[in-house]
Amino acid sequence: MSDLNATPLPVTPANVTTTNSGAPVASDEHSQSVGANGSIALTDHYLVEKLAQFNRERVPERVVHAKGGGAFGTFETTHDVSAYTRASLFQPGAKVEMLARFSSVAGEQGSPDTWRDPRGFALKFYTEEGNYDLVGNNTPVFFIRDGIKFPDFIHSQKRLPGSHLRDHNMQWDFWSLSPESAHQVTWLMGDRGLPTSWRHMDGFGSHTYQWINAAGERFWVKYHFRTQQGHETFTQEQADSVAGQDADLHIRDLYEAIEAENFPKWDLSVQIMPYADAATYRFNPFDLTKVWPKGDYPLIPVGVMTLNRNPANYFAEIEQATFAPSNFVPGIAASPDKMLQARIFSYADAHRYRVGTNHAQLPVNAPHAAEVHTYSKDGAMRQDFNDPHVPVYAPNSFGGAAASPEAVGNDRGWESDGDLVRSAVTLHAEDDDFGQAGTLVREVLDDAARDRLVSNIIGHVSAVTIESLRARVIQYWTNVDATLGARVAAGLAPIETPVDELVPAPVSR
Ligand code: HDE
Repeated sequence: MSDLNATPLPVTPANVTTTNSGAPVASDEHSQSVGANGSIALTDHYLVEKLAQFNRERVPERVVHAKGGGAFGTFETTHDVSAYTRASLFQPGAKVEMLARFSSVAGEQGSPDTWRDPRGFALKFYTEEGNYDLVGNNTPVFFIRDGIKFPDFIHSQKRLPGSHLRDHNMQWDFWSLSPESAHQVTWLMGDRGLPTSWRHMDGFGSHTYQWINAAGERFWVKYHFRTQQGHETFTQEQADSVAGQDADLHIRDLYEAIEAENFPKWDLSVQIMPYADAATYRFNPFDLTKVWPKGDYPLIPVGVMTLNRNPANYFAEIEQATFAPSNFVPGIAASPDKMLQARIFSYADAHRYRVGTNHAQLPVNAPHAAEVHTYSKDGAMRQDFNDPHVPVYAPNSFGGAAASPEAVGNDRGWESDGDLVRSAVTLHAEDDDFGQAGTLVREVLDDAARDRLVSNIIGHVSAVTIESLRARVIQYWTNVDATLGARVAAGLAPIETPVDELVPAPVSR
């Protein structure tokens, strides 16, 4: 038995390298070997630990939105929208901690921040009713309106299977065969596809969501985060030049702005549609390729988002951050938007695969202002668990947590009936695939922006080397706007070496 009164054993002095389990190590420079020049010894468990840990430093990158950066901050509700939602974070005067992650879409980790692309605008609000995630983009619409096409869409934007190269034939083949993409592609080919920084771009929830007020009344809502920094965009030439100089321009810009206490801010406003309007509105209000013109449903101010704290560790807090459209809080719910419904499955599934079963227990993903009373248990890397007296099942007779419809509030969703079908969504009076894109070109862009749009399209389509595809692309833009289509056609030089297939000529074996 050791003498409890003996002099306490020496503990490892501060700042001595240890193993992952805290034991001091003898050297960070020399492996243990038989004699100075002999074989290394497997007993050198620290050597083994260092090399094995190194092999496991990466988690799979996000299959889309791989390249990004983010920061923490606050959201403060400065106006009264309690008539539309009971969500605690949107009550007048509420102030919650939040996390934002901005990203590009198609580029892998390490790709330039300044490639032409939509930008992710993912927000996590740590509210007292649980974490609320709003996972949007810097554009109010999207390329498709049914999630079943999403893997195909992304495949067409990424890499050819044989050469592993990105390919404009593939991109334009998909877009021109999916006319619903026209509105988003017009945004993408315009100035908003090349923001100079994440601070100088807007953010959108994009989808239509449902808000429910304390009386259980339901409304449809769209979110608009308008930058207080003003819009700043690159021309294609500027973006091409910067991409070669600094692949991490946007990450650097946000990090340095916050370090300099130049905290970026965004004003949140919402468009509110009365529940009953949806049935007869001139556009299908749940079609993600459409906006609600502000003349129909004006912007209503809600509050201000401020980013004021950089991550202490990028990998732990940004790479492992998991944002999910399924993270709703009382007073906020989904809508008939098929894309939103597909995302409700996909994101949490991606997180379980990419980060792990218990990703929601990591500090960045765990609630910061609400307690967790869940019956989920075990699973790899579980760190948080109930007290032993709490039952592991419900219902139970031993005081375990019980579900509460009242706590969730009105959860009625919306009326829906009919046979199970596979079909396009129903069209409303003014629904078509090119109308809002044409309005964007003719009524929103000024002459200079239109000229840049034409130039960008010509630059991008010039890389299309399939005659029939190029003709289809010109028709695509003519459908958006006849003048635009004519300008694109006139600006395209003949294809030097036309091909008639997607893959380069097969290599002779
Ligand atoms: Fe995503 N999307 N998405 N997306 N998305 C992912 O989730 C998906 C869509 C967006 O910073 C993935 O964690 C499907 C629309 C952002 O961590 C994945 C569909 C919008 C981010 C996924 C869509 C987005 C993602 C990849 C069609 C804007 C980055 C890894 C139904 C409204 C979030 C991951 C972050 C990430 C699925 C379409 C925005 C694969 C199935 C529309 C900002 O789960």
